[in-house]
Amino acid sequence: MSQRIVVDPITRIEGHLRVEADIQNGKITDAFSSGTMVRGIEKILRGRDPRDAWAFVGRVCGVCTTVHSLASVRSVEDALDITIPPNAELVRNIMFCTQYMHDHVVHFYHLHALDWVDIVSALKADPKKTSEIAQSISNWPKSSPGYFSDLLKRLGTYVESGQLGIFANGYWGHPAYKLPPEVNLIAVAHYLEALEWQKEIVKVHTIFGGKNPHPNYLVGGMACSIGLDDVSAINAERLAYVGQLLEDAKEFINQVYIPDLLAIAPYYLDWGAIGGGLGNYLAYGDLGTNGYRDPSAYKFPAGAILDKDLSKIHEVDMRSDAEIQEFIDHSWYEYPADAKGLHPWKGETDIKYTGPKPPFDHLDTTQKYSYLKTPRWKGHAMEVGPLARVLVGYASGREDFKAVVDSTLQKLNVPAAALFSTLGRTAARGLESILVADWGLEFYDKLIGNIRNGDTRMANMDKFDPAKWPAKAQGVGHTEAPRGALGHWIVIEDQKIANYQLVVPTTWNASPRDGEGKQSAYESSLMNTPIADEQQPLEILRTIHSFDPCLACAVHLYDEEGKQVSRVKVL
Ligand code: NFE
Ligand code: MG
Repeated sequence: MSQRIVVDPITRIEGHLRVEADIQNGKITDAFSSGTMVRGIEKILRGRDPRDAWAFVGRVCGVCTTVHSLASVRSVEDALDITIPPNAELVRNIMFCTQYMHDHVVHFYHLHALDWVDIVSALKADPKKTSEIAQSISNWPKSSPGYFSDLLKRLGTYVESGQLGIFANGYWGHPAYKLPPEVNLIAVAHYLEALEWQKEIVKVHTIFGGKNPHPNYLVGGMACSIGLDDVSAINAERLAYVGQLLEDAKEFINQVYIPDLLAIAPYYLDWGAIGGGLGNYLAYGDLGTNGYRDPSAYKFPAGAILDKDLSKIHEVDMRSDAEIQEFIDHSWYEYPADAKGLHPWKGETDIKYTGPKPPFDHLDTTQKYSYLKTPRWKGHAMEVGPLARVLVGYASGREDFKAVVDSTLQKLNVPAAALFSTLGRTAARGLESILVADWGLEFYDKLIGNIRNGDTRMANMDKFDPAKWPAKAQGVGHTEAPRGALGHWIVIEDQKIANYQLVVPTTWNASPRDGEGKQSAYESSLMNTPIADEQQPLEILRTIHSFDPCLACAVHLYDEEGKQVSRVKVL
């Protein structure tokens, strides 16, 4: 007989996610993903000035702090046919790269590592042996026996006090933890160092965008003027500081993050065959080297892969209502009576909760069970995110992607098929961080080159005056948010927002099944996963965290009644 377990809330994510899983003979036989919070951002936007939308939508999320503002200004620029100056493209790209490096490192250490790293086991580490391992995998200077023995003392005091604080609910000692104590200790050291580092890299956003999170954007360019000798502008000193921060970030990624990833992975190679899920991948692409409007010169190419077939990349048209649609067969929304799937330009956000009255044990998953809508591309459920991007880059034959992917497969001595997995997803995030660290510096050098050549333009304000706009316009803006393909669709009528829809990466991945019963990425990836202890479903956390969930982004108000019962305690 199968037993249903409920993990709610899933922690170490952004927002509120509930997973229900049926388990039989130690394996997951069915899985359901439910977003239990809802926001009304799309409704808030209606009737507002399109030039202000970026400031509202940025507040969708405090984790992917910039991406919604970016997609928003692009949607307006698309609708009004505004081309922005090269420097604004470069600043947006540098901010994009900064965001990735910050988000991916924080995800790896603070949101995902504890699924693989046993904090309590680290106490048994030998500092000298730890130092030897650390020095064998990286040139990172903080690696002496003394450094690790100090850390061990601090950690010991903490654990002995019995006050584990944020670490209190971990499944420490769970048999699925496989790392030797010394590798656990290295990971703990870098967990703490990454906390320090992450507050540095975001300064790039404060320099170009005035603040972080939620830096300022501008329809038509960026709101940061260049003035090399001007104390109140982006001057020579500020620019040099950005360069230093990007260099430091590259070093942290290459000397800390990646060596740790490669030191941990060999103990978990079985996860190269678990958690693959759909095998369909979607990327809109981004990071134009010839501007956003020329997708052929994107650093992250666009495309779709179906059924793990890397020999064919399918083109994606975000404007076509035959391609991208959102369904609500299992979502707590209402559509007009005759509508099934809606393209985002025609999208509706009318919330109607029909689930059980809390507290309850289980959702009725034969009915509606989530505040996420279900997006589909040509009817297909698609995975988005680092793995999708890396696979699209790899399958497009791009040398930079091939170099990082092939060398990693070789180092870990695993076949390419291992990419389609929980381990593949987690590795892909690291691999694209290597690329992005380089690209950030490339964009930086170009920006400095342009400024040296006398081009300091940062905005095109030709169409800032609404009197110059057509009576009706619609546009789409996209980016590759850290968690995957992100699109904003806007309809402008009489200078105001008539409709606005966001289709967000975590909506693709975490959505409920569609009207045909097809699962989305989270649900599909949990199928057949072995569960050693139903009371401590660490394995569910591993796969779900490998997607880096953000439910704040994925649903568009907290439900005042939506307080859920926690069935399984998780860290
Ligand atoms: Ni709130 Fe987001 C990202 C966006 S999530 S984190 O990355 O867009 O799906
Ligand atoms: Mg939406």
